[in-house]
Amino acid sequence: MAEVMDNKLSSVEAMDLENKYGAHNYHPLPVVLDRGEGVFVWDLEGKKYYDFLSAYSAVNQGHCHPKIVEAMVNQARKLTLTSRAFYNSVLGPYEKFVTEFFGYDKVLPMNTGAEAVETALKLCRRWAYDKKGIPANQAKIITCEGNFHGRTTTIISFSTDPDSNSRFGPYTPGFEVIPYNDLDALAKALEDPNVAGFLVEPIQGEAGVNVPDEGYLRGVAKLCKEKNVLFMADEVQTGVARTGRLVCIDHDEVKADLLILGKAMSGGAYPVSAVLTSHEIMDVIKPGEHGSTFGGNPIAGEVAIAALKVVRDEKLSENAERLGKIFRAEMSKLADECNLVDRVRGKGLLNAVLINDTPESSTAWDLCVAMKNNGLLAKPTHGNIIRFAPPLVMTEEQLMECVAIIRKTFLEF
Ligand code: IF1
Repeated sequence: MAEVMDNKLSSVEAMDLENKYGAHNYHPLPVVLDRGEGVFVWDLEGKKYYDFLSAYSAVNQGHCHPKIVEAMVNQARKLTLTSRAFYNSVLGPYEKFVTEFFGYDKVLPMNTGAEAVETALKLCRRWAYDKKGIPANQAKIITCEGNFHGRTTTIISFSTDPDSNSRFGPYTPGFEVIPYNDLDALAKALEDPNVAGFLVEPIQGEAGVNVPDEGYLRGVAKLCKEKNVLFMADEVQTGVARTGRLVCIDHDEVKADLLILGKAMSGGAYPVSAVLTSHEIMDVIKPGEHGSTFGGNPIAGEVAIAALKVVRDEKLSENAERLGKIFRAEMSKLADECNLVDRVRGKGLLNAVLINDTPESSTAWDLCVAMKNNGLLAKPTHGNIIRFAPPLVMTEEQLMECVAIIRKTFLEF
């Protein structure tokens, strides 16, 4: 049994411990991360890597950003958790900061992305009964094929991915799935007077960075407004500067009725999520009707303020927009030289390369292992698609070094 206490673990020992004592609910790339700083992570043997996953877009501000860590440590030494049974000295200032930062009236603070999505679903249903006048228990919420919104039993009830929802029934009723990026399908679905809301990712992350047509989200906002249906944008993965705008729907210059945020709200330092909306919609929840032990805790507030200030002060949206264009241009060049690469798609620094092989093949995985050996960490999503999403603090020089690693790996493969 490896000495877990004092001396350093080896990567093999660490992997063995996870396999022996932990649920096998993931299939991680065979690398054991021990330290992170900015765009870099190191394994237990001290090997350095570029991180091109950013913890699924939670570490947009770079690993262990000093300003975020300092905010967390300072607050942790002072007051970590009060519950909402009492006020605390951080929550009000945080709520003011975050509502003004994103341009909404009110915020309901939660912890994980799934909790924020669940909160939005409850707000939407409650609004349907109390404001829209939909008959009790008849509220319907429209979602899209290929969606990923989290892992709770209600959320997987409307997943179209068998890995996410098979053999977890019975499922929560009241959801209808339509094709993504299809305004005619949405218009048809909205003919039902009992529709309360439409939940959509501005870019479908897990589905393989599925970017909808230009103007799709403008069409969504228009249809929802016409039919008095709540437009709920899940920006847990696409939000906080990842796609080259503060939130991805900014590309279409629309506002959502409910904006759902998580992940990089904290820069990956702490679980922080939220739902932002209007006075009218948020007022449907009265005291004691929704909550969370850790939701709105003082550490979360200070961490999120620091993390969002980094996004603003270090101009991460602009950097993501600029470097994303360079990355996609370089990957398109690679597609011309290398038949392994079908094409690249994405916005800002949320990109994916489609590999010229079947989803069942191990090619994407094998390429990721080869890139790992060459010092760059990325992971396939859905078989033959490799997601490339580095921290948004990356410099152009670092990006070009990563492009060289990717090219070298693909051309040698
Ligand atoms: C896993 C990927 C998956 C999300 C969107 C809500 C949530 C997520 C758009 C829930 C979470 C994570 C979950 C993690 C892997 C990753 C992911 F798309 F980012 F790659 F799974 F699809 N909305 N996405 O992307 O947020 O409760 O996790 O904080 O579950 O394997 P959470």
